[in-house]
Amino acid sequence: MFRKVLIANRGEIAVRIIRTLHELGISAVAVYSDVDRHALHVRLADEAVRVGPPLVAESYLRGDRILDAAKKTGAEAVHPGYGFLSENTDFAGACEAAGIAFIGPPAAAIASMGSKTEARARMIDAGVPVVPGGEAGSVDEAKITARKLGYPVMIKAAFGGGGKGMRWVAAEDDLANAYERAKSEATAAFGDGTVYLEKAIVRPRHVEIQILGDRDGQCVHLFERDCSIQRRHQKVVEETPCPVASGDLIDRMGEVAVRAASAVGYYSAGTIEFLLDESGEFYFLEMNTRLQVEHPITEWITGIDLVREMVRISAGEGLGYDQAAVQRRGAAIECRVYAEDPRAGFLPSPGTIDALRVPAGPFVRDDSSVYAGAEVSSYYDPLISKLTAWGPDRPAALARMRRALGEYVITGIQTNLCFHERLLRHPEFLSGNYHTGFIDDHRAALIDAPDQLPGNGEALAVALAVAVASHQQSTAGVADGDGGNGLSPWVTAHRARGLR
Ligand code: MV4
Repeated sequence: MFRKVLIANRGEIAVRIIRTLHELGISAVAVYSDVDRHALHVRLADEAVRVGPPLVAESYLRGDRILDAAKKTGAEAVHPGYGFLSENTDFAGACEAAGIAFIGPPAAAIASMGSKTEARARMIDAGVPVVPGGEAGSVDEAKITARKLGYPVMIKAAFGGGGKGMRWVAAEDDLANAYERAKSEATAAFGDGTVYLEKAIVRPRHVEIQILGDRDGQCVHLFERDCSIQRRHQKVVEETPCPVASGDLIDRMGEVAVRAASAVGYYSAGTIEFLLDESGEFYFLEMNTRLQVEHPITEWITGIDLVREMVRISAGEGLGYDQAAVQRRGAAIECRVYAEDPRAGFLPSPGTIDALRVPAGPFVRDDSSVYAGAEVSSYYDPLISKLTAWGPDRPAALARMRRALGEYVITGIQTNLCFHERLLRHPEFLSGNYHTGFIDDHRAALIDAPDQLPGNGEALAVALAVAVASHQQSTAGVADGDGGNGLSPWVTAHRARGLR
C-alpha cells in the first residue's frame, strides 16, 4: 500500500479524499493556488505545495507542476478527484511514465471514452445498447441520416460534453441552421467540429450505474443513481434507487455497464450514463472515467468507500468480492448546495461566509470545504457543499433531507438552499415521476413563488444569523436577539425561509 499520496484537486473532493487516506494510514499531500492558501484541504493535509496563481490554467490544470510536487514530496501516487486533470489522458500517462501511480483508470480507457463516436463504436461491438444514430459529415449527409432515424434528432459534438455543441432538431426545416451552429460551437469549445446524429429521446431520465473494476479484470456494479434533476447540464439533486426503475431493470443495466467497462479494459471507479426513455428502454450515453461528485449516495446504500477502493485497486489489490456480495440497502439523496442566487437566474454568488451552521445527526453527511470566515472564490466551481442523507426507504430519506435542510444556515452569500427546500416539498418530485426537464417545467413553484410567511421571513432570517454567529447554544428559548418575533433563535432555517 502507498505511504504518501498527492491530491491533485481542491475543495470538498480534496477534503473527502484526504479523509480516506488518513483512515488508511496514508500521508496526504495537498496542492493549492494562491487564493486557496487557507483552504480546508490545505489545513487537513500533512503537507501542501503551492502550484500557482488562482487561474486554473496556471495552477490546478498544470500537470507538470503537480507532477513536480509529487516527485519533490516523495508521493507514490496521485488522486485527481473530479474535473481538472481527472480525465486527461496525457496527465494519466505522464504520471505512469514518471513511476507515480495515477489513482484512476488506464490512460487508454480514458482516451477511448473521451471520443463519443469511438465510444459508441466500441459499445456497439460489445453489444451495449446505444441510441440509434449515424454520420453527419455534411448537411446533406445529416439530412439523409435524419430521414433514416426519423425526427426529432439530436446533433452532437464527437468530442463534446456538458451539452455544448448539442442541438435538438424537430424537423428538416431546422436541420441546416442547427447543423452549422453545432459545428461552430464544437469547433470553438473542443477544437474539433466533428458532429454526428442521434435519434432524440423525448423526456428522458438520466440514470447512471457505478462500476468498480480491479487490475485483474474483475468488475462489479454498485447500482444506479438517478440524476435527472439538472439545470443546464449541471446536476442539482441525485438519488438512489431510481424511483421508477424495477429491480429487474437495474440488474440488466448493471450487467450492461460491467460489459461496457470490461470492453475498454477498465479498472478503478467509473460511471456508465444511460438515458432511460418513457417506455423503459435504456441507451448508453457516455462513460465518466473518474470518481463522481454524487458518489456519496452510492456509499450510503452499499457501505463501500469508493475512494478507498480506488486507492486499493491502484496499489494492485484485487476487489476481493463478487457481484453477489454487493448488496444495496435503503435509499439516499444528495442536494448540491451552490453559492448562487436562484432568483437572479442562478448567478454565482461568491464572497465571505459569515455564519455557518452545518446539519448533522443521524444518517446525514455533509461533504464541504467551507467554514465560517471562509471565502468562496469566483475562480472556481460554486459548489459549497454536498448534503446527503440515508433512510430505509425513499420517504424516510426525503424526510431526513428536509430535516437537514432545515438546520442548514449559511449567511454572507446567496445559496440555493431555499430552492432545495421547495424541491423536496414539490408533489411531482415526491411522486418520483420526473424527467430531465423538471426544473424548467416547474420554475414558478421552485424559484419565483413568494415566501409562505409574508413579512416575517426576513426578520427570522436575521435573528437566526445573529444567533448562529454568536454561537448561542440552546439555553434561552426566547433570546434577547430574537428580532422581537418571540421565536427561538434556534428556529429551523426553513421556517426562516418561509417554509414549514
Ligand atoms: C440526449 C438527449 C435526448 N436524446 N441524446 C445532454 C448532455 C449530454 N451528455 C447528453 N444529453 C442529452 N442527450 C438523445 N439522443 C437528451 C439529453 C439531455 C439531458 C441528458 C441527461 C441529463 C439532462 C439532460 C438535459 C437535456 C438534454
